[in-house]
Formats: sequence, structure tokens, C-alpha cells
Amino acid sequence: MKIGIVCYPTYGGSGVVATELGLGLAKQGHKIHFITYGRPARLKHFQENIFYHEVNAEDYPLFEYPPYDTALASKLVDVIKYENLDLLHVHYAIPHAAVAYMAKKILLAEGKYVPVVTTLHGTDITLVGKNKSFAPVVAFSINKSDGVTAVSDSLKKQTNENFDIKNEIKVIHNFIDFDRFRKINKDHFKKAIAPNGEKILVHTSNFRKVKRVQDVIHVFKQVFKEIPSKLLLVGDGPERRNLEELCREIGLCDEIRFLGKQDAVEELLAVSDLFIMPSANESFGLAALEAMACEVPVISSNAGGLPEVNIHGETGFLSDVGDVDSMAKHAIQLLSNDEMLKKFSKNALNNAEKFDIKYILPQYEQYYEHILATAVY
Ligand code: GMT
Repeated sequence: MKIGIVCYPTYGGSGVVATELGLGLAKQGHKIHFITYGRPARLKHFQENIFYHEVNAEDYPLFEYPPYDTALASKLVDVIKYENLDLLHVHYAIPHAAVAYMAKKILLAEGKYVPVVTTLHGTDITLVGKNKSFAPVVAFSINKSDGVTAVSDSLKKQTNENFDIKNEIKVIHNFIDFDRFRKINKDHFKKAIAPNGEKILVHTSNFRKVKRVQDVIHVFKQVFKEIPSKLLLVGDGPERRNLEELCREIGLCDEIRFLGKQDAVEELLAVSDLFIMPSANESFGLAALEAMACEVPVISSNAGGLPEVNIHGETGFLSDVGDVDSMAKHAIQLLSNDEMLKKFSKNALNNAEKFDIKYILPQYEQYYEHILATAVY
């Protein structure tokens, strides 16, 4: 198939999933065309069957905001027409599903039909999408997509609760590539971070409010009182300044390291003992899955799709959002019992294996075939 993929080319999970999916499909022989405003972060090297088309929203003194949606729609029309694409797969509903619909209509007027698959990722439904300034367009464009997928059962449920959706939403869970995410030996690195054999806790995110990174620090504060430990905070975002202040207030600056954005997250996971994800909302929790693939158990909230990934009492523990005491209690329980920690690490890997790309990629291929066979003009 010749498939167009539209996504946010940033460090966010939806862009990561879209890029990894495209790379996986290209390895299967499909021709994949990424159409975005920047080169997706995980699209680093030349690869056969991968093409990249950059969208440039021209500026003009009249515009306060360059009209990205219009530029994207025009680029989609161009690429679909001249590359003769079979299908367009857009990730994150806003604005991609609406823009795809516009491109589809323009092409239809010229006699070319291209079905659109929209994948819902999370905040495009649970946070931003629900906002009244976007909601009517989100609902309309989901209903006008030829196929709709969601990355968890929870997200499918929330979509149907929040919007009047006529389409059947197909759940295809996020996935992990074990060629990259697996336990590797980085003992020298561990010694540098924790020279006295301290336990290492880790959190990775884009440091937005929804991630509740302050809870990670409060959990760590309680853990540190009981267990010699260090905390690695990986990523960056709007909350970072407040978090640095919080570290200073509680006097734990020497124990907490802000590492900023990192490409080789798997190397940090390789030296970590416990992953913390206290999010207020999380449709899936790709970062938790990456940790589990590297044999790191997870202490998380029970928000959204997290219980579909992190199994309470097996691969880690789940607590209510904001219940820092419960998260800290579970963390201390695990970190103070080496046998239990080892068992949870193995369970984490076993559960992550269910989300191996080798099982999930064929689900997308079958879904594309189904949409190509059933979509109506
Ligand atoms: O809302 C975000 O955090 C951004 C979004 C993204 O596009 O990066 O993340 C969502 O999609 C990921 C990939 O499907 C999921 O693993 C995340 O759980 C989800 N984030 C939220 O629901 C908060």
C-alpha cells in the first residue's frame, strides 16, 4: 500500500507511535509518506520506502497565526494526487482529522478517492478535544473519517461518552519495538548516577500539568526517607521551573537530577529500578510500556488506560490520582524487597511482550485492508 501519515513530529507519544508505525510498515514493503511541518524526531536516517514531505505555512503580515491547516490540506491534496496514495492515516484528531476531510473532499471533486483513518491518542479527546472551541469540529471529523482507531479501551469509552460518535471505534493498542527497548547492561552508567548502590527512580514526560510531575517529587521525598535513592527526571516542558523550585524547597537538589530531553531513553531505563507515572489523565501511557519492556516496574495512577498496561500487584502498583502516600507506600514496599522487585521486573517484561510491534502492526495492516474494501465513495 501507499500510505500517507500525518502526525505531530515532536517528542509527544502520538508522533512517536505514528513514526514507529510508519517505519514498521515500510519494513513490510509499504510505501510510507510522512506529511508534517517538521521531520519526525524518530525519523533519523535514510530508510527504504520512507518519504517525507514538509508542510510550510507561509507567513504574511495580515496573519497573526500562519494558516497551518490550509497549508497542510493543500500539501495533502498534492501528495495524495501525485504520489497516488491509497490511504491517509492521521494521528491526533486536532486538526488532522478535519484537514484530512477537507483534502478528501477536494480530491473527490477531481475524481480521486482516498479513505482516511484517524487514530485518537488521548488529549485530542480527553482535554483539548472536549474544549468547546474545538468539540464540534472534533466530533464531525471523527464521524467523517472512514476508519477510527483508539489506543486503548479506556479512550474508546471516553470518546463515546464525550461525543456523539456514529462510527465504530476500533481499539488498537500502542506497541513497543524490542529491538530498541530491552534491558541492556549499563553498569558503569549506574555507578556514576548512584555511586553507593542507591536505588534509581525515573520519570519521563513532557512536564505538562496533566503529568503531575510534582507528585513524582513528593513520592520520592517519602521514598528517600526510608531508602537510599536517586530520582532521574527526563524530559522538559512548561512545569520544569516550578519543579526545580519544589526540589529546592524540600532540599533534595542533590538527589534529583533533571536530565532534559534525551534521545536514548532506553539507556536511562536500563539503570532504573522503578518508573513513576502519576498522570491525571493518560489514554495509554507509552512511557510506562517502554519502562516495562526494559524490565522496570511501574508505580502509576489508575487514570485512563493505565490499568490496561500496568497490572496492579503484578507489574507494579496503581493508586488514585494524587494519592502520593499510597504511591510512596507501594514504591517503598517494592524497593525494600529485592525478591519482589525482581519478580515484578520479570512480570513487567512479560506483560510488555503482549504489546510487541510484531503483534500490533498486522492489526493496522488488516484494518487498512478492511477500510479500503468497505469505505464508500
Ligand atoms: O496528550 C499527550 O500527552 C500527548 C499525546 C501525544 O500525542 O503525544 O499523548 C497521548 O498519546 C500517547 C500515544 O498514544 C499515549 O501513550 C499517551 O498516554 C497520551 N497522553 C495522554 O493521554 C495524556
